[in-house]
Amino acid sequence: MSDHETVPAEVDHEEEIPEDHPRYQDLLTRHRIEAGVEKGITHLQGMHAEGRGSAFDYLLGEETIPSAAAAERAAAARLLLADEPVLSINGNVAALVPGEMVQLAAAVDADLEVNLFNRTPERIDAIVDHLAEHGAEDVKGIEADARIPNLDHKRAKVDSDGIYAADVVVVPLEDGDRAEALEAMGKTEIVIDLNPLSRSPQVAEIPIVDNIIRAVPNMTEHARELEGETESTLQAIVEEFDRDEALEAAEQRIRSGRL
Ligand code: PTJ
Repeated sequence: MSDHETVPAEVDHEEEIPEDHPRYQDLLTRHRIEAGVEKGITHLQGMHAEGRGSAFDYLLGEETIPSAAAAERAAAARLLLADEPVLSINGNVAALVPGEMVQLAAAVDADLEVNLFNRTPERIDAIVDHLAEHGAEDVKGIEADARIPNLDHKRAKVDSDGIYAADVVVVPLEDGDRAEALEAMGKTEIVIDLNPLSRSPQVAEIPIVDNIIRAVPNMTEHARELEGETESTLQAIVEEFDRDEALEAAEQRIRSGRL
């Protein structure tokens, strides 16, 4: 038996997870979600969401499939073209990729907004503090002085100069109702979700079926590489991307279970 199979059940720091473990990324993700729950950032339901995501990722081969790579490039181009892009942060996103979201926001000149399914002032504050620890200077979502129409009170809360006014919104690991309500407001949505059949990627202009842990750094890399390209080049990259084909490719990959 190799050392890998004896990862301690209780991992206090992610450095304790051996990087050469065949399920390293999954163990890391699990640990970050647990740490997020302990820190008051991630809701307990976030663990269930993580479990679902992990199962899909296993079937995808725990890698960025070609259609997801194309979606990540198109998403970067779309964000660079946007007038007022906003990256939405929930408890899972904050636990999994806090620094990476700050870097993406800087690369595409977007705002970060905390937007929770299970909203409490304590969790909002904990997430804002956590993002600040990872380099965020200004985080929206505290004021919540506007409402997304046709959603129940708590889940509809957004900032009037944030998601409410945004033309392009990145909504990772999003609940389907809210994704539909944002679409009805005319927002261009970029959704990151490992389940291609979920309603959120189904309504997105750019669905990214990939683990957020891989998707966000990939998007940042594309944005840095595409920075300075002309509007027409960026537009062409967005137009070349076929959302239906990408969703179909992800579903096929999951169903074929080619590991
Ligand atoms: O922090 P809150 O209160 O806003 O709550 C956040 C959760 C995620 C708990 C809430 O939005 C929720 O319950 O979401 P769902 O309906 O479980 O949907 C989450 C989706 O994210 C599912 O389709 C999962 O497959 C997917 N998912 C989970 N982990 C990942 C993921 N997608 C990409 N990367 C992941 N690591």
